[in-house]
Amino acid sequence: MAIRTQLKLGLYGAGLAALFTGALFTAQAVMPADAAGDWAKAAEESMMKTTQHTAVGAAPAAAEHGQRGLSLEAGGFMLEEVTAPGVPGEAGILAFRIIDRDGQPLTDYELSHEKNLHLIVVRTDGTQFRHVHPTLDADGTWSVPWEWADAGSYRIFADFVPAGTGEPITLTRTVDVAGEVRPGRSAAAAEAHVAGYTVSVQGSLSAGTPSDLTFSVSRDGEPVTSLQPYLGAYGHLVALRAGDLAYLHVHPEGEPADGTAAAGPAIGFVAEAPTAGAYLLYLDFKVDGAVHTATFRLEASGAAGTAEHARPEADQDHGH
Ligand SMILES: [Cu+2]
Repeated sequence: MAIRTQLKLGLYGAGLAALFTGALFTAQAVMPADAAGDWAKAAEESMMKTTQHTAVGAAPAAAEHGQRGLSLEAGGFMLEEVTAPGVPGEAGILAFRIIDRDGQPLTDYELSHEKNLHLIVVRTDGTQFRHVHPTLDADGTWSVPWEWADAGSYRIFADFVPAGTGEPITLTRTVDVAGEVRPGRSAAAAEAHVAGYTVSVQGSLSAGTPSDLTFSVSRDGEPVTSLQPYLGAYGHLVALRAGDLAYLHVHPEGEPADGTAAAGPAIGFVAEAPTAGAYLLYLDFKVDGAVHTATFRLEASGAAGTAEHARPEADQDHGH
């Protein structure tokens, strides 16, 4: 049995204190390009107010309970309208821009986990998860070939670090795909089956407390010890809070080259759930040149000391 690698990695929890309030444009689904100037002005005014509040000692609201991935604007940047095919089965392009307060497209990014931007797409019921890396044009447009498998309402997450800031930002928008929708509900599951692999997760989530999560990969009952590096690690975990899909993006701290992280079967994370309730976990791992995604649903218990620690629910859906 390989040494269990203990990888310390905080979910980027409450951090990212946006300078101005995150609620500014949450309700606005579509914003014409020529409104960018107004947006910039409003953002500036909002920031001034926030600064004034800060000056008298009050923390900005967004810093108190700010979660990533719930707004189309944060940290001075905004995710513009996303264009994509409107119906399932139609091959096309998914594209968008990130703009700054002046309405100028952001073209300079910092590498984070080997990429300039990570795009996560998931239907609001937690199904249809995809994680891809679009291409950036000279004019600041990100694009990737795209085809929807199913109708429904989707959340788009753009996860990136603007050059020179070192501050990860996650912006989100909703995209609707026409057609008959049959919402799924991912079953509570601490074990997933994908492409012949079985992946189980040990550990429990507890609100407000860092929790160890260890994923173990096996095939035909044998531990898999040939995991390949993917995005600079042996596993890539995306965690979303069920209900609002607040975005918690995590990676192991250990790297394949650091001499301590083993190539399986265990992949460790430390995760901190902001609240009690259900979380959707998506673990990307790479074996034999192919990336697979294992999906889990775990319950986080309430604040430490007030409730028993949640365990993964016992009933499992082996059918997905
Ligand atoms: Cu990525």
